[in-house]
Amino acid sequence: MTIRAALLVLLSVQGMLTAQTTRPNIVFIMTDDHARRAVSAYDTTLIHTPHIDRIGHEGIIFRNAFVTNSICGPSRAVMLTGKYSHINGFRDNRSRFDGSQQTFPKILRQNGYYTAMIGKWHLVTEPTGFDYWNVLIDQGEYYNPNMIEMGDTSRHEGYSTNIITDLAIETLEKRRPRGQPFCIFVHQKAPHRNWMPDTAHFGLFNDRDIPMPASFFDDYEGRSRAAREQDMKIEDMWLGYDLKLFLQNPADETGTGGKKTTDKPLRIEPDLNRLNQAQRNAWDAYYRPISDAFYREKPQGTALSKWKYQRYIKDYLRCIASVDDNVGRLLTYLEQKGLLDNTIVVYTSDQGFFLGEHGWYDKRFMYEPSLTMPLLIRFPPKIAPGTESKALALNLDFAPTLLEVAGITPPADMQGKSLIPLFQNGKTKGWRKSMYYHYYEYPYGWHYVKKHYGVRTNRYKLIHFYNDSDEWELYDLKKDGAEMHNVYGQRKYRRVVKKLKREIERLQSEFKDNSLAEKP
Ligand code: SGN
Ligand code: CA
Repeated sequence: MTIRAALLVLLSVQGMLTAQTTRPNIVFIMTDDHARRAVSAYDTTLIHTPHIDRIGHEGIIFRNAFVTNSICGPSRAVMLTGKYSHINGFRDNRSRFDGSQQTFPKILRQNGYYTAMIGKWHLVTEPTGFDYWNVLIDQGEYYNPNMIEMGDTSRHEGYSTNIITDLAIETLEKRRPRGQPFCIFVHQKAPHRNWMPDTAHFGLFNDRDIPMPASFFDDYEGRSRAAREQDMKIEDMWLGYDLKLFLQNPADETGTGGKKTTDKPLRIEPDLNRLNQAQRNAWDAYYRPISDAFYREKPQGTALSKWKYQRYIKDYLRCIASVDDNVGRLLTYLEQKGLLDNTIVVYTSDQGFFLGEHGWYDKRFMYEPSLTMPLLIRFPPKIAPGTESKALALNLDFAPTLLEVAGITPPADMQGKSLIPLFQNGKTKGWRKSMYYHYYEYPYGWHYVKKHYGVRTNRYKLIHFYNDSDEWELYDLKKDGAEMHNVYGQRKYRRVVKKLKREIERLQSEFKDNSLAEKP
């Protein structure tokens, strides 16, 4: 080899190495059940979340981000594979994830990324495709959680949201090999039921009442049996487990807790046995007086419903306050290490959540509060501060987007689309004009929400509840954003319905959803 040829080889190797080290990093923060309304970048009524907002304000805020099947395990499986539930096999929380299938962290890893998964996993089988993983068991615990680190279980003293963030920072600081781009999943348990806040946040919102949604006392008139027969009313929450009363007698538990199909309440009180003495003292000092006042005053009727809503929403928001603090901690760490600007930071939730709309908590329904999720992305190389998008974005899109960010062409069998074309000004020609949804967990599991599928466009939403019912709902979101008026069957919407039914068929065939033809 001539000296010139040798030099050229050397230069090209060096070039490859530089390209290697400057490939962007990925920090994917996902919370559990974080409703869009509880992020102040979307709505300032409930809570101020400056750190989560920062990601969107210095990047892009997606105003129409949707989940394709609004429940935890399924949403996570879609996110990892870029494929709908009927393709990736994880349809409801009874499923087991087939970890041998293609996922985007696996592809990143094969292409030289260091991959790590910290926090809530909830896919039953062990994580695959990660250099390092340390995950909560099943739903995980808020206090002093047990976590499985690459097969070994240990208890971590402290509050889960802090611990998961500590472990993420520790992984970036100590475990990650330098000179290799990384992709880290930071998956919080919070703000999942049963909303046990950190002792540090008990004081929040004590001085004010949180506004109740206008639809709280909904009577479901004109809606399907599915809307009327669900078991997810705040009014039916467990007094002990959910609302933190110290029950004087287990028989005082009157709530169904989302399990009306079983005759006994399953959970009587929050898991206080895990708390250490200091945590327990703080817990009792905060919740005892609330409990005592309740038994003294014995609110009834509307006053009782309002009391339950305040108890629920305040604990829920306190869990988010802790998430927001910890997002701030993570951003500060990245900033201090000079990593922030070559890292794509994503903030999202595994689905939305009802915060009293229609009187409900939980998710599952294709209605807006559970269909939508917060989605904020910061990535200075490609996104200018203050960008917004109203395009229909899906959790199905995460896998192809993050592969493309890493310079990898997404495999053709992924069903989502890369969001990158939207990064510039929130719009791009030829973007999807409708999205397809399919929910399966019924009648087993929790909350009794009937199986359904449907389509949402910018303006309309058509839903079909099937299995042990056969009912349709149509919402004109431009006139009825709160989805109180089912206009299915009204003459003037006949053509809209016809078009949307054809669109459902088109989407079912495009995404190969043959599950409706299966025997029950
Ligand atoms: C738990 C909750 C349910 C919730 C499911 C699924 N009950 O079982 O209210 O719908 O999780 O949530 S609890 O008493 O155990 O808190 S998901 O986000 O994991 O899909
Ligand atoms: Ca969830």
